[in-house]
Amino acid sequence: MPSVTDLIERLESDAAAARPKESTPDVGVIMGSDSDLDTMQGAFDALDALGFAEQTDHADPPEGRFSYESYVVSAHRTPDLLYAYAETAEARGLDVVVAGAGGKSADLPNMTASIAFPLPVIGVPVQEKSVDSVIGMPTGAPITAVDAGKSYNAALSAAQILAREHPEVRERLVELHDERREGVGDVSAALHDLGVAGFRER
Ligand code: RP5
Repeated sequence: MPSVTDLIERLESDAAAARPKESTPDVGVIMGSDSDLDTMQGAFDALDALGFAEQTDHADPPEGRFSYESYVVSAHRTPDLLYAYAETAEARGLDVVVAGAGGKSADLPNMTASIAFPLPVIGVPVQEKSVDSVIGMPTGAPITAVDAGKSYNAALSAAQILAREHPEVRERLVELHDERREGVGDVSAALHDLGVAGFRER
């Protein structure tokens, strides 16, 4: 397996390759630990639902125009990897980063936002106790953030940013929104028409 130093070199070399935007990931999803993966799964679910593919090799894009990548980047255990990820993000073709971290000192999202500026970063506090440290940025150093655990919404927000430039992403967002609306109609009618007991048994 590659070492942290190898990963840093990989990021720098991908940035230097200056590949066309169509072949690089559009959304970067990073998290402070693989123990965050279950919470961050919502981001992947949303991106999958929107038709994004996962890109696992920067030099070998998947089918389809839109893709995302994922890495574990620990602000405290690998600050050099954090710096390299954030500093190369724009040159590697990313348009937006979703960054999740837990604990009381959840520094990955806000440090990524500081270093990657002006690239937008959407922070996901992995736990309730992480909220203050994710949203607490000083004036002039912005981050957008969602509520604790709401990684699905973070990915939707990332797609909203992309949708300003890409009508296909906008269209898919509207479709997904409509599907969610119809889902409420389905359960509402089922609850009423089957009754509570019947609804629970269906
Ligand atoms: C944070 O510390 C991570 O984002 C994670 O939520 C938390 C605990 O990490 P592990 O000790 O499980 O690796 O940096």
